[in-house]
Amino acid sequence: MVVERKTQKTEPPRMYQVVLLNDDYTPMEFVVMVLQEYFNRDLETATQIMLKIHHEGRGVCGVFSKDVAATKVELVLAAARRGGHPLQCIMESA
Ligand code: TYC
Repeated sequence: MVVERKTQKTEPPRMYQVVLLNDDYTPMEFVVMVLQEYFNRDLETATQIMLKIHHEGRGVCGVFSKDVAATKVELVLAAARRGGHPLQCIMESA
């Protein structure tokens, strides 16, 4: 009997980018705080990302596995709601 052995291929996990969207009402300081608090950015990098979103409409905060990205989105939206800000945060396949 011939036993065929298939090579087991483990695909790398699909990654998701968490994206913040611009709006006219969320304070710049709040967005910078979100980037520092939930995406571990230093003040300078957080400010650069915030300004990019402000000027271009959207910006990538980080790239994560599916579960981590979904959790980050929930945490950011909860913080925005608590602060009374309309900030929107989404995840998309990277
Ligand atoms: N456009 C906002 C303002 O002028 C600042 C802002 C930046 C809001 C990034 C959301 O994801 C955002 N206050």
